[in-house]
Amino acid sequence: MSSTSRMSIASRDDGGADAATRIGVDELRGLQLTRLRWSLRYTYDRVEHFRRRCVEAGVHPEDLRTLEDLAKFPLMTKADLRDNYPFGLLAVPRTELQRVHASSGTTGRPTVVAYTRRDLDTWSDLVARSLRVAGARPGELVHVAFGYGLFTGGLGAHYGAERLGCAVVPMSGGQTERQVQLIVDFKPDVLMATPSYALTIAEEFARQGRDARECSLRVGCFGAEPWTEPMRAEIERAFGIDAVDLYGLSELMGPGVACESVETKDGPIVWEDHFYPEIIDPQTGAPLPDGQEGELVLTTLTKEAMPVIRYRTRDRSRLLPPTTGPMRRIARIRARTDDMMIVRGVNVFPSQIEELILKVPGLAPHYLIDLSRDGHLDVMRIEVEMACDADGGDADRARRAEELHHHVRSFIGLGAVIEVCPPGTLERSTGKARRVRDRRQF
Ligand code: DLL
Repeated sequence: MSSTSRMSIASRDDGGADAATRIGVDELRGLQLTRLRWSLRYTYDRVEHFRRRCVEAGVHPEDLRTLEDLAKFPLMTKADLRDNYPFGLLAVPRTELQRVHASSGTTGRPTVVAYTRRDLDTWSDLVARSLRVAGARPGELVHVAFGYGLFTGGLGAHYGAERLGCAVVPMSGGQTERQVQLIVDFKPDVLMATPSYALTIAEEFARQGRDARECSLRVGCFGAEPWTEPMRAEIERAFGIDAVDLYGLSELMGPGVACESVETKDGPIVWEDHFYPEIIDPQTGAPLPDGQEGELVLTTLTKEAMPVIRYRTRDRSRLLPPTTGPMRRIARIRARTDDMMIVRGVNVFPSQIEELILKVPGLAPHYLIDLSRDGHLDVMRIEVEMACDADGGDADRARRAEELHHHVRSFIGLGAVIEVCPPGTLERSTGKARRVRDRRQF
């Protein structure tokens, strides 16, 4: 892209995106209602699965008269995405797609997300808006240490930063020594990473005998995994920066669904002109009033390729009143309502690990996933039993551990410590099996 066209996109965003965050609450509700009607009608007409679910529930897009009427429509989960893998929920022909990303599903099938040209444009605008409220400015240099590839973090951050009019260092995750070198040499203003990786980078500064507080960074935009106020304080102290919380999920778009303002640091602002938020009781599915904790449910208002209506994020949060502009905030996400773990920024389900264990002959589906921290980095250790009838010699156990390690690395993208134990050694549960021991301190 030429520098002139980048300039023109940046200046368009300066007007457009920020103007949306300055409208009044009534105007916002009106816009949401118009867009919600469009999104329901559009999805109903184009996605057979949604139409069928509406018919089963006895609702029709015409039934939406107020925003509250959305609660009549069926909820959607990751299972709907899995059952329609890979492209069953597309609302446009494949030829209109411009990009496909994927994240972990609950089983071997990944969750697929697709974008049209306009979806990518909206995504860039919203990440640009997020960076702006986080304190970044056009002309600055943004070091992106989110992973590039199928994960939405790297490319989502990348195009958003460019859209704001920034230059990007597309470093991706890993190679921590090199991260430090490039931060020292290139002098970026903004760092985008998972919070745990930001702390690992800070540790690497110290290991090299450098003071991270003396580096050029001014602002950090962190997300993709849960983190806490003490962690924010630690990152801010380590780098001498402002650290803000960036939220998002692939099923909706990727990073940039919500982002905290550097002025207030009081929870990510949901970009409500593109995503309609609700909180439900995770047990009953009933909508809960603002302020009450439950499960965050999101509906896309403008997405073309794969609109999602009432998507259960499984993230526990509360809707908080706006503090800057008309849009509501979500409380920091600390927990989920399902068993998904986030390990080094990668989503992992116990069911995925179980599937991989069963791929290795001689291993039994008796296992425990132990999560701990080495410094600031997550460590995943899988203890798994040999099957009763398998040869239990040392060499044999080592071979099976190696095989499972290989599967976990290639299917999930993580290194894990594997311990293969003799049959009957792991604790048996009398009720629901306990598959995960999480010893990380959040
Ligand atoms: O993690 C998208 C993203 C990339 C967000 C970079 C922010 C920055 P997924 O891999 O689909 O997408 O994982 C989504 O990660 O449902 C939450 O459970 C968790 N998560 C994301 N952001 C935050 C955050 C990306 N700021 C899942 N705080 C979500 C806590 C977060 N959890």
